[in-house]
Amino acid sequence: MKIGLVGFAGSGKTTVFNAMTGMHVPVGFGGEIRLGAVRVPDARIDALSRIFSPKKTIYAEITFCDIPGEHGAEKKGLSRRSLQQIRDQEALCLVLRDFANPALEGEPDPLADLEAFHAECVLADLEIVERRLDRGRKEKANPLEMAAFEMMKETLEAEQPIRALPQQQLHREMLRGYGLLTDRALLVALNVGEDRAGEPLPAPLAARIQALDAAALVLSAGVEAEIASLPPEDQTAFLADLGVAESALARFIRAAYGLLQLVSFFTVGPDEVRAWTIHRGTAARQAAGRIHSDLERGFIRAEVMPYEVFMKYGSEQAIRDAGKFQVEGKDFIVSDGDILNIRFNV
Ligand SMILES: Nc1nc2c(ncn2[C@@H]2O[C@H](COP(=O)(O)OP(=O)(O)O)[C@@H](O)[C@H]2O)c(=O)[nH]1
Ligand SMILES: [Mg+2]
Repeated sequence: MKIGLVGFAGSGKTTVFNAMTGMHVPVGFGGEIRLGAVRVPDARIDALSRIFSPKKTIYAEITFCDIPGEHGAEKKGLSRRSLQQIRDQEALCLVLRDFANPALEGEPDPLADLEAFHAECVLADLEIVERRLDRGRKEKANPLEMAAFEMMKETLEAEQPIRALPQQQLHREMLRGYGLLTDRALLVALNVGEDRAGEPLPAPLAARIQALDAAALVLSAGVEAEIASLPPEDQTAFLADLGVAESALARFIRAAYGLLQLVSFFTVGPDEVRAWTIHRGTAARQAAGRIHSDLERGFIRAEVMPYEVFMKYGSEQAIRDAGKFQVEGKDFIVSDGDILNIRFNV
């Protein structure tokens, strides 16, 4: 999964990026676009790995991309290059500044920044949509595609994000490659000062984020950066002192999974215990295709052991003996935590 960190200069993107990835990119304005991969911690994989002692244990991964904002003529805003980067991401995390930054004038105003970011994305999308409609009229383009673009135009003119539109009306396959911004899943991270790390999201901001069809979380990048530098055994106590139940990385990953409607399934064995990420509602045959295209093509059946069942009985044999072993066909919907073994023939 690729998540782009976006937001205005000085909002704390690079600090968040460092805290999440454990990297040490210099903070301050501007900078280069950076990528960092983070493994998705999963206690179930830890447990399965202890049981199977495999040669390799592979966790799911999230790639964070730190996308610097503009810091030129305009005080706020996203450069063309940043916009281009954003188009590559599956989800965007908008970092909003809610701490006093001595390098910036004025009090933080996260709600205003959210509106400014949203307005900028709406304008950028509107430009693309209108250009496509103009060209489409001249070329007599596919009417279904034109209808989808008309609908998007109306949505954007009403200052609504495209992601708020019902998926089935959009014909998403046709929209790929246009690089629209407001159709991307959006997670808003309110970056607060250290003294407010345990506070909930202010109600007006929460309401606005909900209206924009986005998800949200509160974090203090400063706190997270400090946590990342502590030995693991001290981290929990440090967080508890600040009234924070769980590190932002864990909350972030959960929020991103929820937002993108992602779930994990597992494969196990002496060679490898591994987590795979799929969209909720994926059928067994497509899930098999995540592992290898041969498994999708030659799919025969899926042997399924939900994680909880496996842990209760302790082994595949015990599950078989108890008559709980599941054998499923290609249309079986894979659930979070299913351990799969794909039978196939190519
Ligand atoms: N006090 C405080 N300062 C922060 C926090 N997050 C970022 N900063 C500071 O704000 C400045 C800008 O942060 P940076 O991560 O470079 O912002 P970017 O421009 O969005 O990448 C740096 O001096 C950071 O140390 C925070 O949570 N608390
Ligand atoms: Mg930066």
